[in-house]
Amino acid sequence: MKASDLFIKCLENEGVEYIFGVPGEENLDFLESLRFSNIKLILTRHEQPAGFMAATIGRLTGHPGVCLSTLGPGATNFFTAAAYAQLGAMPMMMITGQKPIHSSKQGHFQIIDTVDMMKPITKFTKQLVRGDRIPSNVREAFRVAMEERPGAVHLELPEDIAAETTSHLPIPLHKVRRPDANEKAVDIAISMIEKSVRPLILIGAGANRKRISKHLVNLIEKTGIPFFNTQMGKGVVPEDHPLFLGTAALSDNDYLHCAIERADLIINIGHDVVEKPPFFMTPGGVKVIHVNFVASETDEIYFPQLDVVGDIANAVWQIGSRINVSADWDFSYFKKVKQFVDEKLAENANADSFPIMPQRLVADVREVLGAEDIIALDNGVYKVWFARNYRALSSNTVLLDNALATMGAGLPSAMAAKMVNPESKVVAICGDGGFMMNSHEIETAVRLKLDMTVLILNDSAYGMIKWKQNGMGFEDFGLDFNNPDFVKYAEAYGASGHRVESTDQLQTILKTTISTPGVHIIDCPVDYSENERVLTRELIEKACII
Ligand SMILES: Cc1ncc(C[n+]2csc(CCOP(=O)(O)OP(=O)(O)O)c2C)c(N)n1
Ligand SMILES: [Mg+2]
Repeated sequence: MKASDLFIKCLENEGVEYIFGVPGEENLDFLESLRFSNIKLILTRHEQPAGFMAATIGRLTGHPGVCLSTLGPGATNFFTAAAYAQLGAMPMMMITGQKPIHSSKQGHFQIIDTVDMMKPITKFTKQLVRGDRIPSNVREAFRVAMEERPGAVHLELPEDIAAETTSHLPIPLHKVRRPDANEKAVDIAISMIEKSVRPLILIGAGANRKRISKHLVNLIEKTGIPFFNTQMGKGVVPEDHPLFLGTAALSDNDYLHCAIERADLIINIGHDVVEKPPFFMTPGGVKVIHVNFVASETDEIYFPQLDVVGDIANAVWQIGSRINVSADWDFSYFKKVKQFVDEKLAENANADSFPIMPQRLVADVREVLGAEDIIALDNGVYKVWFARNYRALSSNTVLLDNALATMGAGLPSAMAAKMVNPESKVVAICGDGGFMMNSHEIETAVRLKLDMTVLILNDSAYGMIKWKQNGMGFEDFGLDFNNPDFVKYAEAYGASGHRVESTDQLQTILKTTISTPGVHIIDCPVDYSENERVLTRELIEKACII
């Protein structure tokens, strides 16, 4: 058979359902082979969002999402998406084309060394040099992409290799079990926890990609140890749990940090230093047990006293089943912090001033969505508000990127989330800056007939940077822009446009958009004066005297 047919068969063998991307002439053999496959081609309007979608498929399913581009300019457009998958630990495969490698009549036209370019931001990058080697290269790339810690992989398929003839066949998949945590390491962890006085559990990103919720809930409920989470650990244990203290949306100085400062031990489950730090370790400060699939990476602000390395679910189960509840544990201060955090977060949740305050916005979105419904956030200052104030009730229902933290991924990740979870309502939440970075994918969403809502928070500015600029005492400069009329913009794509003109309209509009088929875009003016008041001044002035 033709090598490109074999490539497609290898992807089918891996269970691939979608390929996202923009083909170029160097991909035409591959495209022709794809025409005879059940794998669906999802044509996008730019390669970057195709990469974000593939990465999100990987994030949600554990199996690499696949994206396709041409050589040169198509491949460079994947760069940010590769970094997004790699930092975010999302299994994802990029396939790029290339001119023929055996003989070419085009000089260096469009040719860059894509394989080399991908090296620093992938786990595996390779040019296919013979049709016969496609099965082993594809299998190995998938294996590496999925192996903990997951990430991005890249294969380059040159035109002449795609057109070769081969008699090889896909390599059958084999079972892989992750190693369990070492029993002695678990014993030490148990002894450290039993001897501590004010232990806390922290749930990080790694806990959100494998279904470990059940064991974590058992551990928390057996011991009564309160827990908090990182932005990417949201929802692993439902945040309406009475022992949930909050999300460390900021690295320092939030109300939650009053509890962290008093803790003498943090059991850090699934945290990874790529995330914005949930707290800073200091010499002589709180001790940390690192429980993760992979060993801790030492950093100035992260140097745990113990690593428990292996399958997280198994490690948590081992700890939970062998630990004894200690009479010396004292959670009284944590309970006071919880009460205080809850009261603080409830402030302004009903505020009816217009433009809408972030606290009310978060409360309204939470109110209209069910436990399994999904929000996908782009990057802007609202991410801090959603991380802090939104209660996630299930794993992977708050898709945010606290690793590369790139703008432009909110809409594509929401689209992929809807494809993976057609039963869930999906709302993309974007700033007016981040939305415009990939807004053209509205066309793709309309073409795919996705039922979804895009909530645009309109401040006509790069608000996050304005907030930081103000916090550093600089004058307001260089961060304002004008927006298109988002209602007309939506309509131009065949989507429905909605405008929030008073605060009480938001819930009504959201209820309509999430229950009406099609793509809906909501233009929602937002009042960001609260950023400075609450996230800067109030927190600086706060004292942990609760
Ligand atoms: C691709 C990319 N460019 C720049 C940044 C830096 N950055 C972070 S947030 C932000 C502003 C976001 O503006 P907007 O999307 O309007 O959200 P807002 O904060 O105003 O709600 C910028 C420029 C980034 N994270 N990613
Ligand atoms: Mg903005």
